Amino acid sequence: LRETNEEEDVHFPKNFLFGTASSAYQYEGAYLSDGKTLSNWDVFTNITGKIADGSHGKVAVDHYHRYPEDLDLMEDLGVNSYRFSLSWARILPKGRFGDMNMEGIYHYNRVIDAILKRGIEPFVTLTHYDIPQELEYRYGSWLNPQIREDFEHYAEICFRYFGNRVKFWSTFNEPNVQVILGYRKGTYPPSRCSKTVGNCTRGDSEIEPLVAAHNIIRSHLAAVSIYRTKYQEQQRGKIGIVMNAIWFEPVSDALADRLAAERAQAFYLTCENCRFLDPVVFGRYPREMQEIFGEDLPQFTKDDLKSSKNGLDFIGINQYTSRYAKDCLHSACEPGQGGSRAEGFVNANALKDGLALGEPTGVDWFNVYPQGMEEMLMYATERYKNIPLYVTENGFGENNTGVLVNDYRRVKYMSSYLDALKRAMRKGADIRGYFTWSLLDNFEWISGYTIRFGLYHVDFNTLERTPRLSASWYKNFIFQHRAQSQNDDA
Ligand code: GBH
Repeated sequence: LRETNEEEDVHFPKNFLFGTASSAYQYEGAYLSDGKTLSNWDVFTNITGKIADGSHGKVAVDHYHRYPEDLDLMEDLGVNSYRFSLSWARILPKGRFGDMNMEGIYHYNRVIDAILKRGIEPFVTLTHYDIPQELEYRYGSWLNPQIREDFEHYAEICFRYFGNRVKFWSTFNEPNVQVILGYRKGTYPPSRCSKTVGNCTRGDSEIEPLVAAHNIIRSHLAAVSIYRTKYQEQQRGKIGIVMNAIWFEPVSDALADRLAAERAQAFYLTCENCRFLDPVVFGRYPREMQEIFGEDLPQFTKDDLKSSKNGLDFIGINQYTSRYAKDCLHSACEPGQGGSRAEGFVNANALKDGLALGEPTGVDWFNVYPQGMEEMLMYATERYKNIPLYVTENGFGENNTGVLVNDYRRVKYMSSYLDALKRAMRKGADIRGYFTWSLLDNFEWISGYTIRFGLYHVDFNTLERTPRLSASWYKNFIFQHRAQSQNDDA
């Protein structure tokens, strides 16, 4: 790592990816078009009470039909990459228990060609939370080791059909969030948790997250291994995984709280991060996890370990927010708070107890704390030995009552986080791209349409897109940095 020189301005390299990010369920709509069947999110949003405004992604922002128009907006912004995800249920409506749906393949062929035609590089996620519901019905999806065969089959089809044009693959989006919310808190499908944690009683919130995570890791490794052995040499792409990455600061200077923050970083988020990243990068779970979970921690097979050597070409970091961590091993804490049985910290939520780290936004799960971006990128750089990093998501959400076009708070947010990203680059982090969430307002999972992240406002009745201030700001930012890197070349 380099010595920091505060004065020196780092320029983004010429091939740095600037983009916007999206996901299939949040954008596409067309939920039963052209041979697609139900995904787990189609089924989940149908259950009363799951989504804040009772909405769903049946139409979403109709990106399935309006992608040419949306790609024109991206071209106008001057982005050189677009991060999006494929809908597994469009390509394999019944998983490996049925045929491939050629209509789905043709659709994404058209999308990818349209992206490339505009000089934009596709950055493709295989699964962004949504899976064919068939796999849930049949065998309980991520809790069953069988899912690895399904994922492998699906991934190979994607490499085979799209890999001649797609050079960036990520296997999963935020499996840490998927596992915590799906199997610990129970607020995402398949709604499993124990009653000590949430208000559902269907699972074992201590063990099931470990099992689901293990099956995700093995699925990731299987996909990477296929890509490496059969496709990568010819197609020359890169494959990685995307993690949600909250940064933790101790709530006080007390040693106990400082240790709690370290544990939180290593366990809760990063745990979920290391839980995923350590095995993929180093071929084993973090030692602390082995000590704590003992026999309950699933084991890798010899084959897994073989394919896990360097099981990543890059790490994708979704960085929005930071939180305080407070000791819970030596102080009294409310039951159900904090990580899991041995973690011993409370992840003090910003608005509760007046413990805001950074500036509150009105959206309860995040605050503005740009320094967390720098810290997180340095943490990943150090822990994972300078592996290439992409900031695969960062963006500013406002409640529905938020502004139509004059989103100066989003501009301020993006500009301060991009400054923090540059500080990490200056310190030597190998950061190769930045994707803002998101081009458009869209279906914000359990918040439905009540939180808006778009550089473009979407009228959810007419589906009309209207640029906000942040769209012209981002366009200008990209333009200036392009000009700078061209000067560097001259
Ligand atoms: C990302 O998740 C997702 O990848 C993306 O699809 C999403 O649209 C975007 O962020 C904006 O939210 O149970 O209190 O944590 C970011 C992490 C985790 C934030 C789940 C919202 C739900 C409320 N997300 N969280 S809470």
